[in-house]
Amino acid sequence: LRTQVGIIGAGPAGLVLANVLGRAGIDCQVVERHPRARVESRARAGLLEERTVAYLRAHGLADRLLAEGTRHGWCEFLCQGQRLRMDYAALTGGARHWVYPQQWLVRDLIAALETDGRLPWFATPARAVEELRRIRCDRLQIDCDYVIGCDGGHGVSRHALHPVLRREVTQRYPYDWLAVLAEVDAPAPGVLYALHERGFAGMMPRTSAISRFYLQCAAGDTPADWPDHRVREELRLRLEGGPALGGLYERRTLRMHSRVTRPLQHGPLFLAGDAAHLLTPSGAKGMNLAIDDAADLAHALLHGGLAGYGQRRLAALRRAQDFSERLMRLLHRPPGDALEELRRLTRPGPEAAAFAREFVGHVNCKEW
Ligand code: RFL
Repeated sequence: LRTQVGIIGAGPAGLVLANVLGRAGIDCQVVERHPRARVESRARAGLLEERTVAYLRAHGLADRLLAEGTRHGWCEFLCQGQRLRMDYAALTGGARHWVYPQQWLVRDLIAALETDGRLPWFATPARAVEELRRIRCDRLQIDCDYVIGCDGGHGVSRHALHPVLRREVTQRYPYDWLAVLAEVDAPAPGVLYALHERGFAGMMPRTSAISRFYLQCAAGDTPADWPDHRVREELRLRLEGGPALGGLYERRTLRMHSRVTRPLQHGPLFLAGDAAHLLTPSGAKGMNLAIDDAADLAHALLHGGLAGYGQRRLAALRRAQDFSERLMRLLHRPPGDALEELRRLTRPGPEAAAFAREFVGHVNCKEW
């Protein structure tokens, strides 16, 4: 098979890119390791920044998101019995997050490709990228003008960068997070970050009936270390009560690390999304950055500027990474030490406004 743009991976990055390029008349082929049903049911992120949604909307990819998503403009820190609210919508002149589960967006993006008759090749893992422009799968080989590696944190594309060239900067935190979805009787009204002597706990909105919960745990813990009763008890203690919880789902431990691979481009091969950079989920940046990367690449492929892709994305990445790391450090400090900083961040003023802008992605980035 021959194509102009071969995309590895049908996550947010690959699917946005395939939709935008396809609609602009560029021939794309997407290969995806997993079957469609699996990809459409993987619950991961859920917070979209406003400019991400504006981009999707401008390309006709946000109809359901706009109809069914909800908007959130504040988050709360719970620390030593005090609830400190950061009203980031007020601090930024109205910028809010859209809450829409990642798997719903993925489903919408696949449906849009299906409507256009350009479904990805599902259950077709790429085994290697050869000579930077050929995607080799078991029963398929695709020769491409460009190969875009959107294959997430465990894909093959970054290994196609020559080892002499490839630089990976990784950071491992001394703890992990247990992530779980839980049925709730009322939707989470906003993001809640709880700092507690027993460790951090977080609650993030997802749907009207389900919220995402995080618990700091020991590095290397596995879900088996966290049976139902332990999860419920720790959430109750660290969230100082917290919401009434129904069933728990999708329990997994997330290794708290970050990784940036460079270069992001080499000849006709480009990396985008988690394939290029993994961040911790603390700042809810991963899905937004992935779509931003795709937007930049689509623009450059259509209008020029490919040579500057890596530099542009690394600048955006550095910003998201700085924010995520600052937040990670703050969330894992002993509550007594963190209280003063939390007060400053939640008291209207320049420091709170700067933090709010970074959180909600209301920054002076290029508008696509
Ligand atoms: P994705 O979404 O990982 O998509 C990559 C796709 O590539 C496929 N793939 C291959 N296909 C063909 N051949 C191969 N050899 C392949 N290898 C892999 C995979 O099956 C997959 O379909 O990357 P993308 O598009 O860059 O999007 C990035 C986001 O998914 C990611 O940043 C976020 O979901 C990260 N993340 C979270 N971010 C948040 O902001 N808040 C969260 O609460 C949050 N929770 C999460 C997360 C990531 C998780 N994973 C990946 C461990 C929870 C989890 C469990």
